[in-house]
This record gives sequence, structure tokens and C-alpha cells, in this order.
Amino acid sequence: MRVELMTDILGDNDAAARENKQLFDAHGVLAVDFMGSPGSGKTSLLEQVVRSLDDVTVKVIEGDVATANDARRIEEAGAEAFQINTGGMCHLNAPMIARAAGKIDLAATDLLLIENVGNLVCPAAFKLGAHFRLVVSSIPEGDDKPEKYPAAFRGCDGVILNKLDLVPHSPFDVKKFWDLCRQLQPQAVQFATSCVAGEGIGQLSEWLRRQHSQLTGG
Ligand SMILES: Nc1nc2c(ncn2[C@@H]2O[C@H](COP(=O)(O)OP(=O)(O)OP(=O)(O)O)[C@@H](O)[C@H]2O)c(=O)[nH]1
Ligand SMILES: [Mg+2]
Repeated sequence: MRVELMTDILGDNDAAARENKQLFDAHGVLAVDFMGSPGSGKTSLLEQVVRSLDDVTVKVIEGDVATANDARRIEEAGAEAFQINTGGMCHLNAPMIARAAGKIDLAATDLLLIENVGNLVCPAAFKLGAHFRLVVSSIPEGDDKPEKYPAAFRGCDGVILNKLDLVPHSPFDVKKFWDLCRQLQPQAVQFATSCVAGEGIGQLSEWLRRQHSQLTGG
């Protein structure tokens, strides 16, 4: 019985995710879901991307268990932000995104960046209707995260390794990390970033801009 219930929940979510994707496609909005552990640097990356992309309109959906802290940070960086508080749930789901999207002027949006609730487990099971899912991992978390949380890394389209500035202070084996990522998802695009040093932000922003151009035939 429990298995059937979970199947129903995921089936309903997948249907809502397909509708979200159709809505985003119809408006030429590229939606990207950022998933990663608490503190991996998701909001910091989004703040930097918002600051570096000044010729496309970026909007952000922030998912957190509580507070509007991250939405405030994004607005200070210069983009409109919509905060979802899940009230305890460890992931966003497609109906939550549909409700938030209903409040966003999609005709005046190029990129819709979604910060999922900080977690490497639950969000992996719930599609949101985004075109891409990027997993954010960071040096202090350790180089073994891909093998310990394989669903997150197997189901993603790209991996961002953040906090590169901390490599000299850590036993983190960067080659081992990327080898594990490649074993789980050989097609995933790779970004290496430091929000402190500003490293890799240009590549990430350019990649987002290019995906939007391809979506809209530009
Ligand atoms: N050294 C270093 N610190 C960073 C970097 N990126 C982010 N941080 C710091 O890491 C901490 C967490 O960053 P956030 O951007 O809030 O992380 P998050 O993933 O959004 O966290 P949640 O929303 O709680 O899941 C903050 O103190 C940031 O200043 C980085 O590249 N290098
Ligand atoms: Mg955050």
C-alpha cells in the first residue's frame, strides 16, 4: 500500500512538472533547478549570476523550510525573488512551482532560477519542470558526496563544485570528485566555482545565457 501511495505522489508530481515545463516553453523561459546541501553556496552562486547577467531578465524562486532570508539576498543582488517556505518539507515539488509561477510575469522573464531546499536526498525524487537540474557541491562537504548520494548526481544535468578557494585548506581530492561524477552521469556539464574569488561565475552565467538562446532559437 505504501509503495502505491508513493507512486501516486510521484506520478501526480511528474504530471504537474510536465505542465510547468510546457508553461515555461510557451513563454521562452529557461528554468533551472539548483539542488545541493545546506550551505553549499546555492544562494551565493545565484547572487553572483544575477549580478553578472545584466542583459537578460533573471527571476528566482527560493525554496526554504523557513525564512525569507535567501529571497532578500537575491533582491539585494538585483533580481525579483519569490520565496516558498515549505514549512518542514525537505524539497520543493512541481505544484509549489506552479503556484509560484502563477505570480511571476513569465512574459517578462528570460531565466527562472530555482533554489531547492538544502538537501541532497529528497529533491532528487521530485521533478519541478525545469529544463535543467544543477547539483551544487562544495569543498568542505568532502569529495565522496557523489558516491554517497548517487541519485542526486545521477539525475542531474550538471555539477557545480563550489568553494574552490578552500582547496588549499582541505584534503579534498578534486580529481576523485570529478571521476565519481563522470561515473554516475557522464553527460553532466561541469563547473568549478568560488564565490569568494569570483572564479567560474562567468562560465556558469554564459552557459545559462546560451541555454536560454537555444531554447528561444536566438
Ligand atoms: N569560502 C567560500 N565560502 C562560500 C563560497 N560560496 C558561499 N560561501 C559561504 O558559504 C555559506 C553558505 O552559503 P549560501 O549561499 O547561503 O549556501 P546555500 O547553499 O544557499 O545554503 P541553504 O540555503 O541554507 O541551503 C555562506 O557563509 C557563504 O558566504 C565560496 O565559494 N567560498
Ligand atoms: Mg540558500
